[in-house]
Amino acid sequence: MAPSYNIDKASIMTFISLCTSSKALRPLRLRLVFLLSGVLSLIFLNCYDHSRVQPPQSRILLYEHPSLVCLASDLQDDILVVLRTGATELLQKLPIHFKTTLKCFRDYVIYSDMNEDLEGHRIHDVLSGVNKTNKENSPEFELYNHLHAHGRENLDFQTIFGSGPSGALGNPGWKLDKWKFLPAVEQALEHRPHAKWYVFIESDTYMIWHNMLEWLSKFDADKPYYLGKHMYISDVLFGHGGSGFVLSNPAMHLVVNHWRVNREDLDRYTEQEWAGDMILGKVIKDAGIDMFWAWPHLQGDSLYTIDWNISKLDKQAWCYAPTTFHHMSQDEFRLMWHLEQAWHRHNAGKTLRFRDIFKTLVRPRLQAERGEWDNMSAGVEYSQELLTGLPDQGKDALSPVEREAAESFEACRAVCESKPACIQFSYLPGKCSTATELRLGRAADLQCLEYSSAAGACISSAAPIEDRQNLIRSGWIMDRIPDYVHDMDLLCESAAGNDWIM
Ligand SMILES: *[C@@H]1O[C@H](CO)[C@@H](O)[C@H](O)[C@H]1NC(C)=O
Ligand SMILES: *[C@@H]1O[C@H](CO)[C@@H](O)[C@H](O)[C@H]1NC(C)=O
Ligand SMILES: CC(=O)N[C@H]1CO[C@H](CO)[C@@H](O)[C@@H]1O
Repeated sequence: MAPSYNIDKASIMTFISLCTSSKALRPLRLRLVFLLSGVLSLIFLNCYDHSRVQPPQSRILLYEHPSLVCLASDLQDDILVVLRTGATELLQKLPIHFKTTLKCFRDYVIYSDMNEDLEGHRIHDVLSGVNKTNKENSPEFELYNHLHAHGRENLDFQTIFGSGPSGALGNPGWKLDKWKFLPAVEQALEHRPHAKWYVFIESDTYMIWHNMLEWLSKFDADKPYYLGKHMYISDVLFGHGGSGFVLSNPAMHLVVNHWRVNREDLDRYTEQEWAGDMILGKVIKDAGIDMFWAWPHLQGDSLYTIDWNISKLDKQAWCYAPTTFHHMSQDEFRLMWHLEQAWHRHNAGKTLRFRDIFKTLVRPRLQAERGEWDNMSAGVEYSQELLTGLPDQGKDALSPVEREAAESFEACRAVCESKPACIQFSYLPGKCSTATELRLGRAADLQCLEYSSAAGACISSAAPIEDRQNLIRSGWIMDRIPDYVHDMDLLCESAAGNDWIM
């Protein structure tokens, strides 16, 4: 017998108390309307289809609005989400958060380099307490001082993004970002001293709230925890900032104490280093906490760029549930958000795993030919240029399909089809790229300048596209997709493949 909703008085009361304790700044009357329609949708769902709605009993679906589904959990009010951003990027990057994921987070705080309000959300200058000497002497604070004297005025594109393709690394916003990590930990703890968990994300991190709730509920929050996506700079292991990382309350205390005692040394260390997530990781380690290896729950790739057959640390992402994605563009935010909402409407309470995302969101978008699309095929490349450079011997060793691969989109597909492991390809006149990894890729007229969220942005190329024929086209070998999915699913047949890493 499938469990179903019990619309008794108790659960309606729980439901009402969940809604009324919401921190959302909405007029009371509106909230009541949402509340009423929420109760109605619950009753409606309950009466309508028992077999489809099968949440685990501990969960209640929270309908704040008929068009919004947020999954509730015992833990939801014990988490503070800390969103770190910067004044040079937030106008562009924050609004999508307000329209999507932030609607479900119960408590969050936004840290930046300047106090301001945006669309009714308070944004805090997390750097206000930094030592004056550093603010005056460290070159990174030029931007900060400019912002505080003149706001965003007179910051031109060059100032914001730096120049050249690797401009982001020279980006003043990104350089300043390293100073924010330790103060963010201290201020988050002051802001919410008794939260059980503090989840740190960036402006291009997409957090899957219900998966985060489910995952964190598996840990003992009374112990010091630092959950991170592993990364090394020289020999320092740390949790990568853009993938998001999580600290438990005891861990926050240990870090803040360590920071307060060693502040001058740590300021000097921050001056010398360049990555704030690494600086924090070192401090956490020195405070006595080892990082918990949280890949693939914490994810460094985005929806468009992830190789769906990615495995690390002997784990196959496909079988697990993501709690974050990184480098998420606004389009990807929208896609994921709509997927999450639809998923909960139809599979209430069911964990959304990588393979579910692939099947519901990626697979329907794969086509034999997709124009103006770069599928990031980065395997074997065939181009007229390479061919011309080959000695005769090399040319003779190629099959006719290989020799002709760069001549047309169809010839490029043919060479991919001739290799049993090839699953996708992309074509530009004169150049054919093939790949054995399956990626969704992104629209070809997007030009991305990014390294870390605080640095960059994905901007549409400003130049008009004169010749659409010259834009990259992509294709997938459609009749190989079913086998791909089948083989991937086989990997998850062991129980371990469906677990949470804890
Ligand atoms: C600020 O940094 C300077 C140089 O490291 C140090 O001498 C000074 O004591 C610091 N000020 C405070 C308030 O910590
Ligand atoms: C996934 O990758 C592994 C190697 O990393 C490969 O052996 C396997 O065939 C791939 N699976 C699919 C379905 O492509
Ligand atoms: C034909 C072509 O340009 N293919 C591209 C596919 O995507 C990868 C990664 O983005 C590029 O390196 C290839 O050049």
